[in-house]
Amino acid sequence: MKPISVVYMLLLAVCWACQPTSESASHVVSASDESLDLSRTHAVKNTPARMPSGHHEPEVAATGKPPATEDLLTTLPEGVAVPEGMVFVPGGITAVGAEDGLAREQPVIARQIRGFFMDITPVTVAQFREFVQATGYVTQAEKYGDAAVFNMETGEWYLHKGAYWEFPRGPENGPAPPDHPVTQVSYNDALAYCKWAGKRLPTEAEWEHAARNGSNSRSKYSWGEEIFQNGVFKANFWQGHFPLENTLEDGFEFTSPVGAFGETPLGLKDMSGNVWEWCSDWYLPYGNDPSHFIPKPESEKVMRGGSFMCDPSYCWGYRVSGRSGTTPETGLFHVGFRCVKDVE
Ligand SMILES: [Ca+2]
Repeated sequence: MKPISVVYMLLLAVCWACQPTSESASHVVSASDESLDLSRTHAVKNTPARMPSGHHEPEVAATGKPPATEDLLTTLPEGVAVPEGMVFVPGGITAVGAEDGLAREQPVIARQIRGFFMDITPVTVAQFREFVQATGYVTQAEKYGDAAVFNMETGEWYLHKGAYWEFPRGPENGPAPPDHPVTQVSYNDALAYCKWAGKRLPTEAEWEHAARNGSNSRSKYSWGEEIFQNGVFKANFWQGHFPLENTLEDGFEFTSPVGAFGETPLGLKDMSGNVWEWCSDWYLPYGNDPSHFIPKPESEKVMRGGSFMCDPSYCWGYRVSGRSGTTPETGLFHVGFRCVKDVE
């Protein structure tokens, strides 16, 4: 394969995280299937284990009887404290997806979600450093020796040698600020962090339920319909035309300090933009029963929330229903995570 073809295929593979919303979207999505032989999993010996795809919220049939609300923890039980840095997301029934959204956000299916705690912001570089120093953990990007970075000048993805969580765009571009979301962490790295912290990654339905304020709010964003309100940007995203023009009106070309944008009614921040966030589910079309899904090496994990790379003409991932996916060993410079915790 010619070098230019390799670059193009890699672009298609990892740019799934910023798919266009135009007619060309379906072309890009289907073309990305051809690029799966570039997936990281083909470079490692241990393919994903054949295991069930984990916890899933039950669907709520349209004609079914809703569950008893006390089972869903619609309020925080008396005497239970909210862990530091987290908020309580009340349980309830949320219609996941959007009737007017992209094909991958449909069909809309109601799910019942038990109340849980969620980190207010994505995990920061400083927090991840604490984990690494305590455990000696080595991320997958460090083991590979490179990680995916987007070249803003050429509009292409490439594997940047030496890029990892401390230097998301490589050592020559300086360290990641401690109060920014940690990036270049794979799904597996994120999982390891959450486990160390006594937490877990959110399911996709939990993430959307939280973004819909635990109340099935149907607005485009957690706070309403507009991302620019009263002269203020509510998220760190891409202004201009992706990928070659970024007017930086929100003040940030790459990541921004966590919590700087978009506080939601529940008190969560950065639920739109800044970095995509890993969820625990495999990235599957809605409407399929995931309980029997057997992951393949090219199977992807869900990411939510959009990033500083998204603009409305090409990617609208920072809407509450926006979703994307990447293989679980992949590190990207616009992907991070936050953890959740069960109410015991
Ligand atoms: Ca920005």
